[in-house]
Amino acid sequence: MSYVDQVIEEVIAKNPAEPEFHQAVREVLESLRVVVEANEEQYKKDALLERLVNPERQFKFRVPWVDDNGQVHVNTGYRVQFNSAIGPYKGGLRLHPSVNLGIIKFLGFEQIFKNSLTGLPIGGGKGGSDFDPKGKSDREIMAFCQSFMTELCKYIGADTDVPAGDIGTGAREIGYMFGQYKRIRGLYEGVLTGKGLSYGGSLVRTEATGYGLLYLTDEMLKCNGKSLEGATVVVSGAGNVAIYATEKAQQLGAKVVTCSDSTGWIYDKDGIDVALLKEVKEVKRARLTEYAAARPSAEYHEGKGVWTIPCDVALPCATQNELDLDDAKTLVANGCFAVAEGANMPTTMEATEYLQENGVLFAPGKAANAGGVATSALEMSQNSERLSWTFEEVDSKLKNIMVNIFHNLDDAAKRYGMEGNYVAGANIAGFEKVVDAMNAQGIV
Ligand code: NDP
Ligand code: 2IT
Repeated sequence: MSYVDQVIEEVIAKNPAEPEFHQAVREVLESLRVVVEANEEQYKKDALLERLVNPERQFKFRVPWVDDNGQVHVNTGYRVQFNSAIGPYKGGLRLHPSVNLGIIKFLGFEQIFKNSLTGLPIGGGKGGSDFDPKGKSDREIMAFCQSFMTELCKYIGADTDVPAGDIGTGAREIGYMFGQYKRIRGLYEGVLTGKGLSYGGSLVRTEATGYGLLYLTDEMLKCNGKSLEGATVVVSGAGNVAIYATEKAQQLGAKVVTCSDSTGWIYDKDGIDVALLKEVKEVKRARLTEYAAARPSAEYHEGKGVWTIPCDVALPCATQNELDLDDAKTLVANGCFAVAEGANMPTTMEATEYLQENGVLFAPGKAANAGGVATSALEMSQNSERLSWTFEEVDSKLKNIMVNIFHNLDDAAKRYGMEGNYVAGANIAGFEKVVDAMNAQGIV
């Protein structure tokens, strides 16, 4: 049996009931096969892949908090410190009822390669909780965040592990967590990113994942003789990534006609009104029915359906495995020519293969959504030098980073005779730097 197959089998055997983690490992290792085969003996002797797929450390802890009626609730908190070969652990905190160890491990594993691709000195980590922020009062959110940080603060720090936002964790949650960290540890330091601008946050961090997604997509299209100008784009999600992806796509001349949340989706034939979407989602924290109620050109549908709308470009920006093989077939049948992942692992492996086999340009999340964590690393730099850069400075750095990422993965795919396979290119380019750093640091 090949070394890659052996490690995939071990991961499944040693981590049962973690299907998303198996999927992420399989997707990465399958496309690294050619690289691993070229170095099989040495990698095997060094147990390189085993060290890569086993987190350096993982924490699981109790998070008790009191609701507005005096009822105590207990959630589970996680932080997985996956790989610190190239820098302090870096990665977001997901607050969603579906969170479990396997989901945090899939996200942490992906984060290693994503962070490597940014070219910045950040290792891979991820955390979160099965806490559901929906329908909670501000006081309940604060109670949860304070209790979560009371435990998490023992394991993180500006030079060791720097969490940030993800699903369910935005500026409000980061603020409450930062306040509690500072209170307990007595340190005013860049321990979290995505902070508010009045206490150490960076301009552009809010927009960075969505903007970065479009900078990379724009470059990928240009290099393949296509353009966003006049393109019809479908977006899923209506959160941080989806909103700023929509905003930048429109600035680049595309028409975005959909968005979605966990209960339904919008088709807006005149193009999504971003100001209205921000009002509904960022200010009122309301459902998309409110968007439809305020916008005559918009239709609201229950359930899932954005991929049925004919488009040139599809941007999944909600959650894992939201675009399956049937959706991929519909996209191809409707003439879609590019898919770029704003979310982490939103496309199933079968769907990804189908899109690639049918000539659709496919940018994987670990490259396409790396603008968020890259700008987080720029926030860390600003915190370290105790300065703040202008919007234009950060935005132009972000754009350079995304354009460079695209060319790095394009080059890596070409080097291994897989031109146009950006999934393989991203995994190879991300892997090479991490392996180089791991080898230099010995068996640790
Ligand atoms: P938000 O919480 O801001 O928004 C998430 C959006 O996706 C919401 O519209 C939400 O709907 C929807 N959604 C979440 N879970 C599900 C689900 N199970 N089924 C259907 N819809 C769902 O999160 P972000 O925008 O920050 O994150 C979106 C994706 O992007 C995630 O995969 C995240 O890991 C990834 N990402 C985020 C980065 C960041 O900087 N924020 C950086 C890189 C990647 P509802 O409100 O109804 O739950
Ligand atoms: O998945 C991701 O890259 C994020 N949620 C952002 C992580 C970060 O540290 O900014």
